[in-house]
Amino acid sequence: MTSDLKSLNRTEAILSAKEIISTHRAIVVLTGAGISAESGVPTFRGKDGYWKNYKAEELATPAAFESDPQLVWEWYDIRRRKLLNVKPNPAHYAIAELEKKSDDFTLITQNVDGLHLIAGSKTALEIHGNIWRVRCTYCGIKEENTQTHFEGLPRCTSCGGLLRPDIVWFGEALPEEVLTEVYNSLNRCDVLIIVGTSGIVQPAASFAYTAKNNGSKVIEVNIEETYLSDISDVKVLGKAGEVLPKIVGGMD
Ligand code: BJW
Ligand code: ZN
Repeated sequence: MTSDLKSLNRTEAILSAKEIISTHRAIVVLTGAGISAESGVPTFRGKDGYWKNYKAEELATPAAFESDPQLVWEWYDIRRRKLLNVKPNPAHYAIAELEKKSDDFTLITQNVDGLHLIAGSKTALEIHGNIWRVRCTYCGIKEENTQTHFEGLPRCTSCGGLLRPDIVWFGEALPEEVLTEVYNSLNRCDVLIIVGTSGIVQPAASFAYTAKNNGSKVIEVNIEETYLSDISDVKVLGKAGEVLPKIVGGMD
Protein backbone atom coordinates (compact mmCIF):
# COMPACT_ATOMS: atom_id res chain seq x y z
CA MET A 1 0.00 0.00 0.00
CA THR A 2 1.31 3.50 -0.73
CA SER A 3 2.51 5.70 2.11
CA ASP A 4 0.10 8.53 1.32
CA LEU A 5 -3.36 7.06 1.09
CA LYS A 6 -4.96 10.47 0.79
CA SER A 7 -3.43 11.28 -2.59
CA LEU A 8 -4.76 8.17 -4.31
CA ASN A 9 -6.91 8.47 -7.42
CA ARG A 10 -10.44 7.13 -7.17
CA THR A 11 -9.68 3.60 -8.39
CA GLU A 12 -6.71 3.30 -6.05
CA ALA A 13 -8.76 4.70 -3.18
CA ILE A 14 -11.50 2.13 -3.79
CA LEU A 15 -8.91 -0.67 -3.80
CA SER A 16 -7.36 0.63 -0.58
CA ALA A 17 -10.77 0.89 1.06
CA LYS A 18 -11.55 -2.68 -0.01
CA GLU A 19 -8.27 -3.94 1.39
CA ILE A 20 -8.75 -2.17 4.71
CA ILE A 21 -12.28 -3.51 5.06
CA SER A 22 -11.37 -7.06 4.15
CA THR A 23 -8.41 -7.21 6.52
CA HIS A 24 -10.16 -5.75 9.55
CA ARG A 25 -12.83 -7.20 11.75
CA ALA A 26 -15.12 -4.70 13.45
CA ILE A 27 -16.77 -2.32 11.03
CA VAL A 28 -18.84 0.78 11.76
CA VAL A 29 -20.58 2.77 9.04
CA LEU A 30 -21.78 6.31 9.71
CA THR A 31 -24.13 7.79 7.14
CA GLY A 32 -25.50 11.26 6.51
CA ALA A 33 -27.91 12.91 4.13
CA GLY A 34 -25.59 12.41 1.12
CA ILE A 35 -26.31 8.69 1.03
CA SER A 36 -29.97 9.38 0.29
CA ALA A 37 -29.28 12.14 -2.25
CA GLU A 38 -29.28 9.70 -5.17
CA SER A 39 -32.67 8.46 -3.99
CA GLY A 40 -33.96 12.01 -4.44
CA VAL A 41 -33.95 13.09 -0.80
CA PRO A 42 -32.49 16.61 -0.47
CA THR A 43 -29.44 17.06 1.75
CA PHE A 44 -29.40 19.86 4.31
CA ARG A 45 -26.49 22.07 3.35
CA GLY A 46 -25.91 21.42 -0.36
CA LYS A 47 -26.92 23.81 -3.11
CA ASP A 48 -30.42 22.28 -3.26
CA GLY A 49 -30.38 21.46 0.45
CA TYR A 50 -33.25 22.07 2.88
CA TRP A 51 -31.44 24.88 4.64
CA LYS A 52 -31.20 26.87 1.37
CA ASN A 53 -34.98 27.34 1.34
CA TYR A 54 -35.77 27.11 5.04
CA LYS A 55 -34.05 28.51 8.09
CA ALA A 56 -32.91 25.75 10.45
CA GLU A 57 -33.82 27.75 13.51
CA GLU A 58 -37.35 28.32 12.21
CA LEU A 59 -38.01 24.62 11.79
CA ALA A 60 -35.58 22.29 13.50
CA THR A 61 -35.54 23.58 17.07
CA PRO A 62 -37.83 23.00 20.06
CA ALA A 63 -38.43 26.76 20.20
CA ALA A 64 -39.65 26.75 16.59
CA PHE A 65 -42.13 23.99 17.38
CA GLU A 66 -43.35 25.75 20.49
CA SER A 67 -43.98 29.00 18.65
CA ASP A 68 -45.47 27.56 15.44
CA PRO A 69 -46.20 23.80 15.54
CA GLN A 70 -48.38 24.10 12.44
CA LEU A 71 -45.49 25.41 10.33
CA VAL A 72 -43.12 22.74 11.60
CA TRP A 73 -45.66 19.96 10.97
CA GLU A 74 -46.30 21.30 7.46
CA TRP A 75 -42.59 21.00 6.71
CA TYR A 76 -42.50 17.41 7.98
CA ASP A 77 -45.67 16.59 6.10
CA ILE A 78 -44.08 17.79 2.84
CA ARG A 79 -41.04 15.63 3.53
CA ARG A 80 -43.11 12.59 4.52
CA ARG A 81 -45.16 12.83 1.33
CA LYS A 82 -42.00 13.09 -0.73
CA LEU A 83 -40.52 10.05 1.02
CA LEU A 84 -43.53 7.92 0.08
CA ASN A 85 -42.15 7.84 -3.48
CA VAL A 86 -38.53 7.36 -2.56
CA LYS A 87 -36.58 4.09 -2.68
CA PRO A 88 -33.18 3.07 -1.33
CA ASN A 89 -30.31 3.36 -3.83
CA PRO A 90 -27.29 1.09 -4.47
CA ALA A 91 -25.40 2.70 -1.58
CA HIS A 92 -28.04 1.63 0.96
CA TYR A 93 -28.04 -1.89 -0.52
CA ALA A 94 -24.23 -2.09 -0.47
CA ILE A 95 -24.24 -1.31 3.26
CA ALA A 96 -26.87 -3.97 3.91
CA GLU A 97 -24.71 -6.41 1.94
CA LEU A 98 -21.60 -5.47 3.92
CA GLU A 99 -23.47 -6.16 7.16
CA LYS A 100 -24.28 -9.69 5.93
CA LYS A 101 -20.60 -10.35 5.19
CA SER A 102 -19.32 -9.01 8.52
CA ASP A 103 -19.05 -10.62 11.94
CA ASP A 104 -19.05 -7.35 13.85
CA PHE A 105 -20.96 -4.59 12.13
CA THR A 106 -22.74 -1.45 13.31
CA LEU A 107 -24.62 1.07 11.21
CA ILE A 108 -25.07 4.55 12.63
CA THR A 109 -27.22 6.96 10.66
CA GLN A 110 -28.02 10.62 11.07
CA ASN A 111 -30.82 10.20 8.57
CA VAL A 112 -34.44 10.11 9.61
CA ASP A 113 -35.75 8.68 6.32
CA GLY A 114 -35.68 4.98 7.30
CA LEU A 115 -34.16 3.95 3.94
CA HIS A 116 -31.44 1.74 5.45
CA LEU A 117 -34.00 -0.58 7.00
CA ILE A 118 -36.01 -0.70 3.78
CA ALA A 119 -32.79 -1.70 1.98
CA GLY A 120 -32.38 -4.65 4.33
CA SER A 121 -30.03 -3.41 7.04
CA LYS A 122 -30.96 -5.36 10.19
CA THR A 123 -30.44 -2.48 12.55
CA ALA A 124 -29.59 1.16 12.16
CA LEU A 125 -28.73 3.33 15.15
CA GLU A 126 -30.88 6.31 14.20
CA ILE A 127 -29.21 9.00 16.25
CA HIS A 128 -31.46 11.84 15.03
CA GLY A 129 -34.70 9.86 15.20
CA ASN A 130 -37.11 8.75 12.50
CA ILE A 131 -39.55 10.82 10.50
CA TRP A 132 -42.16 8.04 10.63
CA ARG A 133 -42.30 8.08 14.43
CA VAL A 134 -44.09 10.62 16.63
CA ARG A 135 -43.75 11.48 20.30
CA CYS A 136 -46.35 13.00 22.61
CA THR A 137 -45.18 16.32 24.03
CA TYR A 138 -47.30 15.64 27.14
CA CYS A 139 -47.04 11.95 28.10
CA GLY A 140 -43.93 11.12 26.06
CA ILE A 141 -45.40 8.04 24.39
CA LYS A 142 -43.73 7.17 21.08
CA GLU A 143 -45.44 5.48 18.18
CA GLU A 144 -45.07 4.79 14.52
CA ASN A 145 -47.14 7.15 12.42
CA THR A 146 -47.23 7.05 8.64
CA GLN A 147 -50.06 9.50 8.18
CA THR A 148 -49.72 12.38 5.73
CA HIS A 149 -52.00 15.37 5.12
CA PHE A 150 -52.84 16.04 8.75
CA GLU A 151 -56.05 17.89 9.38
CA GLY A 152 -55.04 20.33 12.07
CA LEU A 153 -52.36 19.27 14.49
CA PRO A 154 -51.88 15.57 15.31
CA ARG A 155 -52.92 14.57 18.83
CA CYS A 156 -51.95 11.71 21.13
CA THR A 157 -54.52 8.91 21.19
CA SER A 158 -53.75 8.23 24.89
CA CYS A 159 -53.84 11.70 26.43
CA GLY A 160 -54.78 14.19 23.71
CA GLY A 161 -51.40 15.95 23.96
CA LEU A 162 -49.75 17.52 20.95
CA LEU A 163 -47.65 15.07 18.95
CA ARG A 164 -44.28 16.06 17.55
CA PRO A 165 -41.97 14.26 15.14
CA ASP A 166 -39.65 11.93 17.08
CA ILE A 167 -36.65 13.71 15.66
CA VAL A 168 -33.70 15.30 17.42
CA TRP A 169 -33.69 19.04 16.88
CA PHE A 170 -30.83 21.46 17.52
CA GLY A 171 -30.11 21.87 21.21
CA GLU A 172 -31.78 18.56 22.08
CA ALA A 173 -29.95 15.58 23.51
CA LEU A 174 -29.57 12.48 21.37
CA PRO A 175 -31.34 9.36 22.70
CA GLU A 176 -29.14 8.05 25.50
CA GLU A 177 -29.59 4.34 24.86
CA VAL A 178 -28.74 4.81 21.19
CA LEU A 179 -25.65 6.87 22.05
CA THR A 180 -24.44 4.15 24.42
CA GLU A 181 -24.55 1.64 21.58
CA VAL A 182 -22.85 4.14 19.27
CA TYR A 183 -19.90 4.66 21.62
CA ASN A 184 -19.61 0.93 22.33
CA SER A 185 -19.24 0.32 18.60
CA LEU A 186 -16.79 3.21 18.11
CA ASN A 187 -14.64 2.00 20.98
CA ARG A 188 -14.15 -1.44 19.48
CA CYS A 189 -14.19 -0.82 15.72
CA ASP A 190 -11.12 -1.07 13.55
CA VAL A 191 -12.72 0.48 10.48
CA LEU A 192 -15.10 3.43 10.35
CA ILE A 193 -16.65 4.21 6.97
CA ILE A 194 -18.20 7.68 6.80
CA VAL A 195 -20.62 8.25 3.95
CA GLY A 196 -22.28 11.46 2.77
CA THR A 197 -22.02 13.71 5.77
CA SER A 198 -20.62 17.22 5.93
CA GLY A 199 -19.25 16.57 9.43
CA ILE A 200 -20.68 19.84 10.73
CA VAL A 201 -23.30 18.65 13.21
CA GLN A 202 -22.23 17.44 16.64
CA PRO A 203 -21.92 14.98 18.22
CA ALA A 204 -21.94 12.87 15.01
CA ALA A 205 -19.02 14.85 13.60
CA SER A 206 -16.88 13.81 16.55
CA PHE A 207 -17.47 10.06 16.04
CA ALA A 208 -14.64 9.91 13.51
CA TYR A 209 -12.26 11.33 16.13
CA THR A 210 -13.44 8.83 18.73
CA ALA A 211 -12.81 5.93 16.36
CA LYS A 212 -9.48 7.34 15.18
CA ASN A 213 -8.29 7.89 18.76
CA ASN A 214 -9.07 4.26 19.42
CA GLY A 215 -6.80 3.15 16.58
CA SER A 216 -9.45 2.66 13.90
CA LYS A 217 -8.88 3.32 10.21
CA VAL A 218 -11.26 5.91 8.76
CA ILE A 219 -12.57 5.75 5.19
CA GLU A 220 -14.60 8.65 3.84
CA VAL A 221 -16.97 8.50 0.87
CA ASN A 222 -18.25 11.86 -0.30
CA ILE A 223 -18.60 13.90 -3.47
CA GLU A 224 -16.43 16.61 -1.94
CA GLU A 225 -13.91 17.32 0.81
CA THR A 226 -15.42 17.76 4.26
CA TYR A 227 -14.39 18.68 7.77
CA LEU A 228 -13.62 14.99 8.30
CA SER A 229 -11.38 14.54 5.25
CA ASP A 230 -8.20 15.45 7.07
CA ILE A 231 -8.49 12.67 9.60
CA SER A 232 -9.57 10.06 7.04
CA ASP A 233 -7.00 7.45 6.04
CA VAL A 234 -8.69 6.91 2.70
CA LYS A 235 -10.89 9.43 0.97
CA VAL A 236 -13.02 8.19 -1.90
CA LEU A 237 -14.37 11.10 -3.89
CA GLY A 238 -17.55 10.12 -5.68
CA LYS A 239 -21.25 9.44 -5.37
CA ALA A 240 -22.07 6.94 -2.65
CA GLY A 241 -24.34 4.96 -4.98
CA GLU A 242 -21.49 4.49 -7.46
CA VAL A 243 -18.62 4.01 -5.06
CA LEU A 244 -20.02 1.83 -2.25
CA PRO A 245 -21.07 -1.12 -4.44
CA LYS A 246 -17.50 -1.15 -5.82
CA ILE A 247 -15.98 -1.08 -2.34
CA VAL A 248 -18.25 -3.80 -1.00
CA GLY A 249 -18.56 -5.98 -4.10
CA GLY A 250 -16.67 -9.28 -4.35
CA MET A 251 -15.76 -9.51 -0.69
CA ASP A 252 -17.05 -12.99 0.03
C1 BJW B 1 -22.87 13.09 -1.04
C2 BJW B 1 -23.75 12.87 -2.13
C3 BJW B 1 -23.65 11.62 -2.79
C4 BJW B 1 -24.16 14.82 -1.34
N1 BJW B 1 -22.76 10.72 -2.34
N2 BJW B 1 -21.98 12.19 -0.63
C5 BJW B 1 -22.64 26.02 18.31
C6 BJW B 1 -23.82 26.74 18.34
C7 BJW B 1 -25.05 26.10 18.51
C8 BJW B 1 -25.14 24.74 18.64
C9 BJW B 1 -23.96 24.05 18.60
C10 BJW B 1 -22.73 24.66 18.44
N3 BJW B 1 -21.77 23.71 18.44
C11 BJW B 1 -22.38 22.52 18.57
C12 BJW B 1 -23.70 22.71 18.68
C13 BJW B 1 -24.69 21.67 18.86
C14 BJW B 1 -25.45 21.33 17.61
C15 BJW B 1 -24.57 21.44 16.38
O1 BJW B 1 -23.80 20.55 16.05
N4 BJW B 1 -24.69 22.53 15.65
C16 BJW B 1 -23.84 22.74 14.47
C17 BJW B 1 -24.70 23.23 13.32
C18 BJW B 1 -22.74 23.69 14.85
N5 BJW B 1 -25.87 19.96 17.81
C19 BJW B 1 -26.97 19.69 18.47
O2 BJW B 1 -27.71 20.56 18.90
C20 BJW B 1 -27.26 18.22 18.75
N6 BJW B 1 -27.54 18.03 20.12
C21 BJW B 1 -26.63 18.28 21.05
O3 BJW B 1 -25.51 18.66 20.82
O4 BJW B 1 -27.10 18.06 22.30
C22 BJW B 1 -26.32 18.45 23.43
C23 BJW B 1 -27.21 18.29 24.62
C24 BJW B 1 -26.83 17.42 25.61
C25 BJW B 1 -27.66 17.28 26.74
C26 BJW B 1 -28.85 18.00 26.83
C27 BJW B 1 -29.23 18.86 25.82
C28 BJW B 1 -28.40 19.01 24.70
C29 BJW B 1 -28.49 17.79 17.98
C30 BJW B 1 -28.27 17.81 16.52
C31 BJW B 1 -29.56 17.46 15.79
C32 BJW B 1 -29.39 17.58 14.31
N7 BJW B 1 -30.65 17.48 13.69
C33 BJW B 1 -30.72 17.67 12.23
C34 BJW B 1 -32.10 18.10 11.76
C35 BJW B 1 -33.19 17.30 12.19
C36 BJW B 1 -34.37 17.84 11.49
C37 BJW B 1 -34.87 16.88 10.46
O5 BJW B 1 -34.19 16.11 9.80
O6 BJW B 1 -36.03 16.99 10.30
O7 BJW B 1 -30.27 16.47 11.61
S1 BJW B 1 -29.66 18.90 11.57
C38 BJW B 1 -29.37 18.09 10.07
O8 BJW B 1 -27.93 17.95 10.00
C39 BJW B 1 -29.97 16.67 10.23
C40 BJW B 1 -28.79 15.82 9.79
O9 BJW B 1 -28.90 14.52 10.32
C41 BJW B 1 -27.59 16.59 10.28
C42 BJW B 1 -26.30 16.26 9.61
O10 BJW B 1 -26.33 16.64 8.27
P1 BJW B 1 -25.60 15.76 7.18
O11 BJW B 1 -26.20 14.42 7.16
O12 BJW B 1 -24.15 15.83 7.37
O13 BJW B 1 -26.06 16.49 5.84
P2 BJW B 1 -25.41 17.74 5.09
O14 BJW B 1 -26.43 18.29 4.18
O15 BJW B 1 -24.76 18.67 6.01
O16 BJW B 1 -24.21 17.07 4.24
C43 BJW B 1 -24.47 16.18 3.17
C44 BJW B 1 -23.15 15.65 2.68
O17 BJW B 1 -23.40 14.68 1.67
C45 BJW B 1 -22.25 16.72 2.05
O18 BJW B 1 -20.94 16.57 2.57
C46 BJW B 1 -22.27 16.38 0.56
O19 BJW B 1 -21.04 16.68 -0.09
C47 BJW B 1 -22.52 14.90 0.60
N8 BJW B 1 -23.16 14.31 -0.58
N9 BJW B 1 -24.52 13.96 -2.28
C48 BJW B 1 -21.94 11.03 -1.29
N10 BJW B 1 -24.44 11.31 -3.83
ZN1 ZN C 1 -49.84 11.56 25.22
